Amino acid sequence: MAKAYERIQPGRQVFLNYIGGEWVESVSGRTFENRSPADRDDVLGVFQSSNAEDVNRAVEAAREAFRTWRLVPAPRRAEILFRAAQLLVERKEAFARDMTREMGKILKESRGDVQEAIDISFYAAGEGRRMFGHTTPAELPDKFALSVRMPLGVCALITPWNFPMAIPSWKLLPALVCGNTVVLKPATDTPLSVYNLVRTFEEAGVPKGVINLVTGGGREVGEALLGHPGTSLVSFTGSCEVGKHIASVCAPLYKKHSLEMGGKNVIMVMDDANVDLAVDGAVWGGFGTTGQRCTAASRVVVHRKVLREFTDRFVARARGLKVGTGQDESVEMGPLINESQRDSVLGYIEIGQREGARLLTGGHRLDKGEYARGWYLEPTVFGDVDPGMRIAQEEIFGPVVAVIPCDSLEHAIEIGNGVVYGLSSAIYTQDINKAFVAMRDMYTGIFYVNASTIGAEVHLPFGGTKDTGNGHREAGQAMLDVFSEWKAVYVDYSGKLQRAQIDLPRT
Ligand code: UN1
Repeated sequence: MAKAYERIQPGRQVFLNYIGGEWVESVSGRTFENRSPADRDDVLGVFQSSNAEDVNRAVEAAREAFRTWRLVPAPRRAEILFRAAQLLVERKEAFARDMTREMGKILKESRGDVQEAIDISFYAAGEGRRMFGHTTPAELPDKFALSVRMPLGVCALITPWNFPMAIPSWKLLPALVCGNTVVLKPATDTPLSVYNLVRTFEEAGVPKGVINLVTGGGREVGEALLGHPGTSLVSFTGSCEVGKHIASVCAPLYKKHSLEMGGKNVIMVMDDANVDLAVDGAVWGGFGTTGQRCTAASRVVVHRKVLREFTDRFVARARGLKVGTGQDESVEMGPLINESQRDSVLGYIEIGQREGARLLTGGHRLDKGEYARGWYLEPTVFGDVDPGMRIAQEEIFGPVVAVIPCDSLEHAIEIGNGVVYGLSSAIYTQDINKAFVAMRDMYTGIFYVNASTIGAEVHLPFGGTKDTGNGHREAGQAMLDVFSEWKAVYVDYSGKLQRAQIDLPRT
C-alpha cells in the first residue's frame, strides 16, 4: 500500500512531519514555503510549521521507541544503517539535484554533500561491530573490570542549511548506532534534503519512532526541544548566538549539549610556497559553497615577499569565477542562501570599506538579467586588511576574503590565532620545518599543509577550539563520545567483601 508521505494540493506539494513512524500534519495547521535561492519563483514545496505540541508528540514517540531500540544489538542496528547507506548511493544524483535547487550550492558540491552522508553512514554502521570499550585489570583479586558505552535516550538534532544532508548525517548516524532515538529539526531553508534523508532511513527499515522529523522555526520547534524534559542531548550546528542560547538553556538543566559554531579560518602563504597551489586553495576555500562553510578560508595571510604575486593571481581568479545557478554544470559559484544572508554579507563589505580595507574585486550584489530572481553576489576580495578589522575578525559566511600581509611564519601564526574562533587553518610552504611549527602552534581543531581549510573527511574528528564549539567533536571516533555515556563495570567473583583502595592483598 502506498504511504501518504506527502499531500498533493492543487499546484503544490505538501511535505509532512514524521512522528512515531507516521507522516502527519502539524497540529498548528500552518505551513511554510521552501523556495530556491537561485530563483525565488521556484517553490520546492510546502513544509509543516510545527509547534511545541508537535515536539511533545515527537519526543514521546522517541522515548517509547528508545525502550526497544536500545536493546537491539548494535550490529543489528548497523545492518539497517548499511542498508540506508546503499540506498543513499542509489539516490545520490537525485538528492544532489534537490539539494542544489533547495540550497543553491553547485551540483558538484551537492554531490559531495550527499557523498559525505554516504561516507558517515558506512563509517558509523561499521561501529556497530566495534564501539570498543576497555577491559583492564582490576586492582583486587578475583575481580574483573571493563567499560561499555550506553546510549543517552532521545537526542534533539538541530541542523543548519549549509550542509543540508551531510551535517544531519554526522549527528543522526552516530546517535542511531549508539542506540539513541532522535527528534530532528532541520533548518527552515533546507527541509527537503533532510526529508530525503529520513525517507531513506525509513525505507531501510529503521523502526517506528526511532527517527522523528519535525520541521519549523527555531523559536517554536527548537526552543521546545531544548527545554523538553524528555530529551537527553541537544546537538547543534549553527551560529554562536544561537549556540550560546542553547548552552544557557541546557546548562542549568544539566543537559548534555554539543555545539558546533563559527569559524574565521586562515590560509597562511609563506614566501617559499608554491603560489599557484596556494591560489587554487584560496579560491576553493574562499568561494566554494559561496563562502558559506564554517570551514571557509575567509582570511589569507600572505608573506610580503609573495604578496603582490599572490594577490594579483588570486584577484584575477576571483574576478573570473562563473557565478550563476548551481544547476548549470559550468557554474563555479551559486547564490547565497537567502536575502537576509546577502544583506548581512553586503553589510560587511560596507564595513570593510569604512575600515579602510582596499576592495580589490567584487563587492556588489548581482541582480540583473539571469540573476534577478536569486540572491547573488560578486566574489569579493579585500587587500591591505589589518588583522584587527572587523572583516578580519568576524565570521561573514559569504564570498568575501580578506588578504592580510605578514612578515614571517611567527607573525602569520600570531595573526592566524588572533581571532575568537578555532576551527580550521592551513599553511602553504615547501619547508617541512615551517609546516611542523605551524601544525604545533595553530590552535585550531583542523589543520592542513598545502591544502585549503575545507575538505574534512568523516573518519577524523571535526570541530574546533575557543568560540567554535564547547569541546566536542563530530565524526571520527569522537562522535561516539557525544552520543554515548561511559559505564564502568566491575564484577567481583571472590565471594567476599573486597574494598577498593583499602584491602591491599600481599603476595
Ligand atoms: C561546515 O562548513 O559546516 O571540511 C562543514 C569541510 C566539509 C564540512 C564543512 N567536509 O569543509
